[in-house]
Amino acid sequence: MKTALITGVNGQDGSYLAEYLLNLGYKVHGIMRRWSTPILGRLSGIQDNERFCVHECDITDSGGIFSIIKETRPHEIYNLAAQSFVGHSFQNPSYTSQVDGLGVLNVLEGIRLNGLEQNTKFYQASTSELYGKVQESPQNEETVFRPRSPYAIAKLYAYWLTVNYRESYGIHASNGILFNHESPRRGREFVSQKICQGVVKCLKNGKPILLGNLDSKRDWGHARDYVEAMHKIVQYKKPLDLVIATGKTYSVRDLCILAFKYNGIDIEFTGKGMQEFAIVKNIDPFTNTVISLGDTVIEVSEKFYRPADVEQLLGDPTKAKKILNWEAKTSFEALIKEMVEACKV
Ligand code: NAP
Ligand code: G4F
Repeated sequence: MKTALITGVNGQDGSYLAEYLLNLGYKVHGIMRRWSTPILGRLSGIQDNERFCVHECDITDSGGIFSIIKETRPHEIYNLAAQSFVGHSFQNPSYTSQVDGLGVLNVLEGIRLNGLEQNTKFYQASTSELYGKVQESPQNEETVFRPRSPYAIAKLYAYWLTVNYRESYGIHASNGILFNHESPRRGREFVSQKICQGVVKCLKNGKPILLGNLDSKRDWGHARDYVEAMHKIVQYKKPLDLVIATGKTYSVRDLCILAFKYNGIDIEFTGKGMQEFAIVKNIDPFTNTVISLGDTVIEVSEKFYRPADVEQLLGDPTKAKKILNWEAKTSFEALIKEMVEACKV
């Protein structure tokens, strides 16, 4: 039986990956940091599975990480733990650097110091945020990195650390350069979930959703598809750094229009910059809502702008298709529909 260790197992990706590996017959060890109250939310479907085991440890605790790797001797480690919210990294840059940068070092050192260089394959959750102020479009494995947040800079350190441990110690250590991926399990502060949950609330209370940069464009996929890519990367005959994306890009504005549409409301944007807003143009007669035609349902607020933003991301998944036969299965429309439906429950 293959054994996998997942850091950040209770996160969006960690929970999907744990389910995926359990279905493949793996024994799965997951690392979570301690909470004062038990919160297994995203893991509720697998918490009683006898092949699933949770270990409590913070990724910044090198001794704790070393001991868990020693005890579990996993065939594969998926390092997904991170302070993953870019906006928060501007307010807590030092903390973000510790977790997203040095945390990765702890895991790689845990493999090396336990003498598992030839036994344990390593996956690092790298990110399209590395491209930041993009130098070309679409972005592929050769595109130059130009990070634009403390989060992305910590992830840049982690990216090169992964390459370095591969080159220095012969570890099968790979970077998945994953573009944005969402799901009903997405954290509520990320823009996709904020909009999907915000629309449902707005229909009930009539209050507009406050957002930041509506022009921002992302290559949005579904987390369920992307954890399959993580597994394929680790199974590949040699370690590598690979872009995982859909190859399509949409703006935050596009996302708003779709999320309202799947709730039976057509909206229209008007105005520019901080004065831009969206009003209701049409309401499906079967929609249960307090809002009326002409109501304002989206406003722009400075509070949600970042000191520096990544304006547009568009990934080129050609290599992933060619060497792993991986491609995104879920369209942007299907993703937002699924998220909207989950918010209605
Ligand atoms: P997520 O939902 O925020 O999950 C992050 C996980 O890391 C959570 O389980 C979190 O636990 C854990 N964590 C945070 N700080 C920790 C610490 N100090 N010690 C131990 N665990 C800690 O993020 P995600 O969307 O699943 O993303 C997974 C990984 O992929 C992250 O590394 C992220 O940066 C990266 N990534 C994500 C995307 C994307 O679009 N989703 C794209 C590219 C790369 P708590 O619940 O205790 O906070
Ligand atoms: O949903 P977001 O917060 O995701 P962001 O910054 O792209 O980061 C996510 O994807 C990365 C991969 O590229 C991951 F590495 C990272 O861990 C995370 O999962 O914001 C998307 C865009 C940004 O440009 C932001 O400025 O939406 C813009 N935006 C506009 N209004 C907003 C808002 N973002 C948030 N969170 N909240 C708003 O009100």
